[in-house]
Amino acid sequence: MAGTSATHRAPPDYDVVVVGAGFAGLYQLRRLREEGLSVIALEAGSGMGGIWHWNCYPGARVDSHVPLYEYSDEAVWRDWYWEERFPDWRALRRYFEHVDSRWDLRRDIRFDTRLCGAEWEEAGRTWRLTTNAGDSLRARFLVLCTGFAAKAYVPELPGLGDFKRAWYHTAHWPHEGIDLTGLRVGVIGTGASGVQVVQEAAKVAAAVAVFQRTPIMALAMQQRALTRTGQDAAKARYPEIFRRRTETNSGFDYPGSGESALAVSEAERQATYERLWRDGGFSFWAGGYSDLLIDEQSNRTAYDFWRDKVRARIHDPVTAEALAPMEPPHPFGVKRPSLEQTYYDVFNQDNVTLVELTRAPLERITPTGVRTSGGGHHLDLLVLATGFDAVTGGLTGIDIRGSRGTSLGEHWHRGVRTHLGLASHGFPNLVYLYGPQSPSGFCNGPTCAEVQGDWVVELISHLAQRGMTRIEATAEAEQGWRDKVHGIASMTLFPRADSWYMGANIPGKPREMLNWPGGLQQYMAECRLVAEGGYRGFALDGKGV
Ligand code: N01
Repeated sequence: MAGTSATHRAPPDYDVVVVGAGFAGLYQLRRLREEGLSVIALEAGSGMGGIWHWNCYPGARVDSHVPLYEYSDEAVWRDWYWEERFPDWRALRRYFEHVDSRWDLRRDIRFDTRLCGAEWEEAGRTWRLTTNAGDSLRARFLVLCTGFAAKAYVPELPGLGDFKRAWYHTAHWPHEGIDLTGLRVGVIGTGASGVQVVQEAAKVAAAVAVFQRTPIMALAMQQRALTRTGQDAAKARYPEIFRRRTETNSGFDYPGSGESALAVSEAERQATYERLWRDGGFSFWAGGYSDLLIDEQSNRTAYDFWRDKVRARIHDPVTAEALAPMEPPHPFGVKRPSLEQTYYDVFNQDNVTLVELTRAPLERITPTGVRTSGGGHHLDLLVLATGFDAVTGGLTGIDIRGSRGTSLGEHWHRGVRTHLGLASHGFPNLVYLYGPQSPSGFCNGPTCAEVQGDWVVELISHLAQRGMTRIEATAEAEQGWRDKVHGIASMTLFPRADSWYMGANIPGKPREMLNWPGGLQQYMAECRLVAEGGYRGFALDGKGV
């Protein structure tokens, strides 16, 4: 077996280095420490919270409701109270401070420290890690918890470098904030981030130009204020709520009807859709008929309901057609819907303009604004809500060199290869959470951080207890998992849209399903089978590689 720098045999500095201090990373740090392992976490940001540390653009708030969007540990939830069902980034940052006060995490986190390189040393069976802070450390195991949205995507927009006013990608928003009052704001991109910025800017900006390529199918958030008394009353049910979220397909609490949308009468279907709509959040997407994402006809009934709800709120018929076309641009829900509060209403305001880039393509960013084939838009601030090199970008952005000297980016050059969405052949003692071919994009974050996280903790403890120092996914297991992911995806409607789920939002990226599309239940069953079979598909202690 070829190691790259195979000479270092000294004991590692740490049993485990965790990268990232968001939901997944903090959970790993706490649990692995409890197992008696020496652990440190590296975090590129100056604070905890992962995506909620970086995402502080105007209006940023989570699309998953509480208490499902939090840890299940009673020591954390017992005396924690939210003010809203869908908290904003400030509340989420406070929540992570609270988590720290209960789990005492900070002492083992190096902030402002980005992992730049990782090289496998075969002789010592360790990873040698280098950071932007100039650290060099060695670890037995490397656990990457960089999240699915760690690498912002800034498209090549002609003239962007000449723009004389301020521009920001939503994920790199200045932490001191920007007062949008009286500004002429342009927003490129209408995904979840764009929707939230537009809603907020429309309240105070002099003018908001929304540059839309594909209309988003945004759902009613149905935000609600939460009281302390109400939460105290609900806390008796929290253990049950947290248990049940691990028994659903998406890590939420949507039971799902288990039947086809086509198996019921029109009246019954409409009543169901109305109920899901009133529930708000992702109910309409994840809590409805079982064939929504696999049967085109069934899917169309949901699209038509959504379309009519939205169009009823927009006064101008041309704008209504642009935002919610009579014919769907792609099936409903195969691109991630976002949640909105006033998004469709703001287009009735005089200060908000929709620019359809499919009709008037963007020609150039000029020093003072954006020029499309339909004319110019003078701007004081340009917001790029253009998304992420999602799922893989955060991992391939690190120069990780495995046992054959190749990088993870090279290994995935022609498509992602993983075993269980957790590990790759040629990269021993390395696991990634919330990563490609795992439930990630289809699962509530904290649920995934805990259930997938527990499996990883058990794996590392299993090896440590037996004095085993090496584990590596086999090439056969990778191929098997890849076939499974793609096989399931091909039975769904997901390949029908150019989404980040399919890697199709980034020019040149292989177009393939990047998330496990078989549901959390099936995923955990697969993981259990592997563990019960003595970690099938993994070579332990160098045997069988
Ligand atoms: O990014 P996106 P996002 N010219 O990729 C457009 C999570 N999240 O940051 O659809 C013009 O969804 C692109 O157009 P098109 C959540 O999981 C969660 O909004 O490709 N437009 C699209 O409209 C979410 O799904 C929360 O045609 C260009 C937009 O930019 C994920 O992060 C909040 C373009 C990108 O949308 C990503 O969401 C925020 C170009 N060259 C994010 N390139 C909450 O929980 C791209 N676009 C609330």
